Amino acid sequence: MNPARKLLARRRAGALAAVTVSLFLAPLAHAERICFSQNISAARCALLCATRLANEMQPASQTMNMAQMKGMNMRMPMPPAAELLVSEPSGTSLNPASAVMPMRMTMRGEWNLNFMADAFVTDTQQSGPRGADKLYSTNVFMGSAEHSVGRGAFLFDLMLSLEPATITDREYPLLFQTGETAYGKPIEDGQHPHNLFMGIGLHYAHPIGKSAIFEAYFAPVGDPALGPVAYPHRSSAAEIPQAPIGHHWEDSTHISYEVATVGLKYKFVRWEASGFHGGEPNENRWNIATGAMDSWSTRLSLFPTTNWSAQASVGRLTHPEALEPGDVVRTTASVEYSRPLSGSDWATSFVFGRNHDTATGTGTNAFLAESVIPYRANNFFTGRWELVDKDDLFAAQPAIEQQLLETVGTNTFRIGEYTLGYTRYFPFWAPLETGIGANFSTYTLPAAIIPYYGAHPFGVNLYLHFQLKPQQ
Ligand SMILES: [Cu+2]
Repeated sequence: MNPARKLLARRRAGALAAVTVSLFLAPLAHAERICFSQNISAARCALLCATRLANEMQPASQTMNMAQMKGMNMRMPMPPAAELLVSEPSGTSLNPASAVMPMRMTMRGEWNLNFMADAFVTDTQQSGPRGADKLYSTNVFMGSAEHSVGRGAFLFDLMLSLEPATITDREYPLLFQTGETAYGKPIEDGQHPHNLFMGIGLHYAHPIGKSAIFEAYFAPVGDPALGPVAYPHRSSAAEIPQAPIGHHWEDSTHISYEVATVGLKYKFVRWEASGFHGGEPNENRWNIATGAMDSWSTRLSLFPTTNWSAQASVGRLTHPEALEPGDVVRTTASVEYSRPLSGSDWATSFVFGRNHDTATGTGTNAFLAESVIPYRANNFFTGRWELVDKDDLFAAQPAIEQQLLETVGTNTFRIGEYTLGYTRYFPFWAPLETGIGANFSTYTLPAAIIPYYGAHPFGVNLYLHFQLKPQQ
């Protein structure tokens, strides 16, 4: 891209990001009757709202004020069906119960309304012949409405992203990242934008006896029961703007079409099964695609304490990549740990993902460990480590791929990724949490592909992070 066009693209992305953030956040910022505390989980926040509603019907002398409520024991039980639904950040996935969801809740009649907004504006510099620079914004805006009916509860969710506009040219530069297409070619060293409609879903949960909850979820666009909590919603990834390079081995199905899931949670064990359309979203990120429910997945999760969660899942994705033949059998396992610290969470995840490609009969693996450590309320240190077998780095350059196959006998290369970062929050505008941060990634790679990447590829990201404050 020539410099003038690049400058224009940067200015356009910057302006779009600013308009986006203001448009979406301003109305939410004025939501009334906030009953959330910043330092408690979504489920407990829902309890506070319910408690507050009940208290409003009590004589004044019995009514607790918010300060008293904040100090009370947050471990009292709440309607289990509602608790489960409001705790799910994407589809039916769950972070550990103690993880903070930065969500704003208001009540309208008997409806619990929840809002969440999260946006990064990032300037990235990626090294070497295959690297590039760009200013872009990743963002997600979520609204949900929960209503209890008897012992059961319904929840509608809508999740939007303006990335189709705030990530120009259909991708942002990210070394060794692959998956999906841009302008009809497989993406190499770049991450695709998420769709305008990241999720539109209806959940229903109902207790069975004392210890079990049944859940059903249907979503024209949603997240089937496959993989860990997807990185845009995962507590441990909250302060890292860029995607993991193992995204398409671990959690890339978080935007799928025609999703239907049933699940049963018994005490600390949950089993789920999903049907969905296996094709990944196409390049038109503004629309809602449709397709046959041709793929399936199943997931077994454990929640042994409020700080821990673990899952193992397997799914068969029918023809996920538009330009590659065959199906993918994906197997994942993950452990998440979250612990309240410095008014936030110390959150850590370990993730394994494996894609078995039915067309070639080969399997490739991805490993990830990542953590965010809060320090004295306003500081967050982050780290991410990955090891991924990349078999599609040269998918858009068949001549190079063929040459590598002939000279080194493979097109699969094991890439190591090491990221360290830091975010500092500062007062900017009352309705928003605003942070400024940076991270640095370095990579290890086989000698055979050093000519294409350089011996020491690296990436630097400088970013602003905006989040809707759970309360003012
Ligand atoms: Cu994604």
